[in-house]
Order: sequence, then C-alpha cells, then structure tokens
Amino acid sequence: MLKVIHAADLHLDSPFAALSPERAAQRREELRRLPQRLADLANERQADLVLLAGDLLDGARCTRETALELARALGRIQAPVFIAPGNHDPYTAASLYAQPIWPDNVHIFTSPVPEGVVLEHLGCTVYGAAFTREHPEQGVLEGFHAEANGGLSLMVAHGNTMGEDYGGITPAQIGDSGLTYLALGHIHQGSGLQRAGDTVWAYPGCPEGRGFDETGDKGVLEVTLDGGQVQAQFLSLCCRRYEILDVDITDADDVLSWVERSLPARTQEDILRLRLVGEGEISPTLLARLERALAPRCYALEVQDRTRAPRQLWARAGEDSLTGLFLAALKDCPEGELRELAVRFGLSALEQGEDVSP
Ligand SMILES: [Mn+2]
Repeated sequence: MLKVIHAADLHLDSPFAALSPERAAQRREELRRLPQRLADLANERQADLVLLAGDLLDGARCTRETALELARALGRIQAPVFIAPGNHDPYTAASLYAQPIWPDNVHIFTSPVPEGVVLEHLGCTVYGAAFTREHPEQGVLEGFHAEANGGLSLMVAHGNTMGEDYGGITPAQIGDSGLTYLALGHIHQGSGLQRAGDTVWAYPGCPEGRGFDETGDKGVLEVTLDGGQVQAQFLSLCCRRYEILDVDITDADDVLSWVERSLPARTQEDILRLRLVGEGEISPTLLARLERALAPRCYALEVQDRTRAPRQLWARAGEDSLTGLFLAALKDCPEGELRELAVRFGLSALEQGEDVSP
C-alpha cells in the first residue's frame, strides 16, 4: 500500500489585500508557516510520497526568504517530495526553483514534457512536468502514455480540466494516460476523487483560503493506493476559514439581536462576510453599529446590506388590473401570517420578481 500526501496551490506570499493592513500581515505570516504544517502532517501520517502540484509560490511576489522556508520545511519530510511548477510559479532559469536551495529529498520537474522517476522501493513511477511559462501551448497529457512496468504510475502536474487555457487536460486524455493516479493542481476548490477510464484524479484545492471565492475548510488529500484501488481522505490544514452567511431580517424586530442570534457559535477564527437579506431598511448608522457590535466575534468581518425595501403590500388593491383583483380577493381573507405570505408570493410572481422568499 502506498500513502501519498497530495497538495497544491499554496500561493505563498499572497498579499491578502482585502484585509486591514494589520490582519493582512498576520495572514501572510500564517501562510508562510503553511509548509511547516504540511511537513508535520506528512510525517505524522507517515506518508510514502508527497506530491505538490504547482502554484506553491504566488508569482513574482514570493520572496527568496519564503522559498528558503519552504525548502527547509520540505527537507524535514521523511518521504520524497515531487514538485510540478504551475502557471504562477513556472520553472525558468531565473525562478526560485532553479536556485541551489532545495534539499535532496525534493525533486522539481523542470520540463514541460513529462519525465518519470522510478522509485523501486515503493514499486511506483512518479511522472511530472513543469509549466515553463504562464500559458503553455499544450496540456501535460497531450500524447502522453505511462510505461507499463508492472508498478503503479502516478503523475503530479498543474493543469486545467475546466478549459483550454493554463494547460488544458481532457477526460479522454486522462483515460488514455495509463496512470493509476493523477495529482492535479490549479483549481482551488477541492474536486474529491474523480475517475476517467482506469485513472483516478483529483484537485485537493488550496490548503488555505485567501478570499471569499475560497470559502470553507481547506487542506490536502491523503491518497492511498492499494494495487489499482485508490481512496482519499481530506485533511484540513488551514489556519482560518472564509465563510459567507446570509441572514434574512424580514421578521426582525431588533436587527442587531436578530443577527447576533443567527451567527454560528464558533466564528472567532473565521473571516466572515455577513449578508443581510430579505425585506428591511438598513441605515448606514445601523450598518456601522452592527459592524462594531459583531466585529469582536470574528477574526475579520464585513457586513453587506442586500435587503430590499419593504413593500407597501396593499397599495394597489383598488387598481383595475390582475394585481388589483388579486389583492382585493385576498383582502377578504382572514388576516394573519398566511395571508401576508400569500400576498408576498403572489405579488412577487405577478411582478416576475426573482426573490420569492418570505
Ligand atoms: Mn494555477
């Protein structure tokens, strides 16, 4: 049985520009420590192999010091580590990957054409390729087929299964590759295990969210290969989560206490975007009050007002129109929540509004 830790898209030295300067500096520091956590995890789990599928460095922003810290952390891993540079950290003669800072257990692929490294003691061959520019002319699997040598065939690569730019990879190419497992990087949302033909592939997603387009728990995949059987387990590695929470304030008498009650119990470490939705009127003063009151409950918070103004529900009851007839008919019904709801849904449908939530 072979145990692999598969990670990608660390984007070290990302700027976190949307946060306050103080928070952004903290987040950059937390991200810089990500390789340490990755190394600890690989050793704790006693991984046989670590595959890093590109975009480890966030482009030219990444400093030599950060690359040195990455190299030191990877050097602590007791297993061989393979790196396939991606579109944000392509391998060039001037890149940090070309500097003599990498420890002996780290193999960096440098060619856009896949190369194989045979690991006899593990009974497998690890293929890999590098982006050598941001937009390669062809994807890594173009014309590729793994050699049949009786062992497991793995590949680590950066590439895009969702389009032709950034090294497009098609399901047909994966199915024809002869690989047992294809460890991909580029898409920041974890894919879970996917299959094309006899080949299993996955994106682990980025191990640390960097914005509200990278929400929820983030980490790496622990992939076990037992003959042709491939299984994977998601292992969380992130310091913090980005979360988006919609709170409907339509029925709130006191918006502040309503929102306070709606927050999940544990948001202290989260970067939270709270969106107020439904019907209501939120003044700038109230918005500022909400932000002040709730800020201590999160690591960072932004509040967005997405409410719509309360409707004068019965205003058109006298009108000589379908809406007028509908309202007049409902006016004869007993008052109460049900009638209110019927009016809202009905008006919404008549106006062909999209939002019919009560
Ligand atoms: Mn990428």
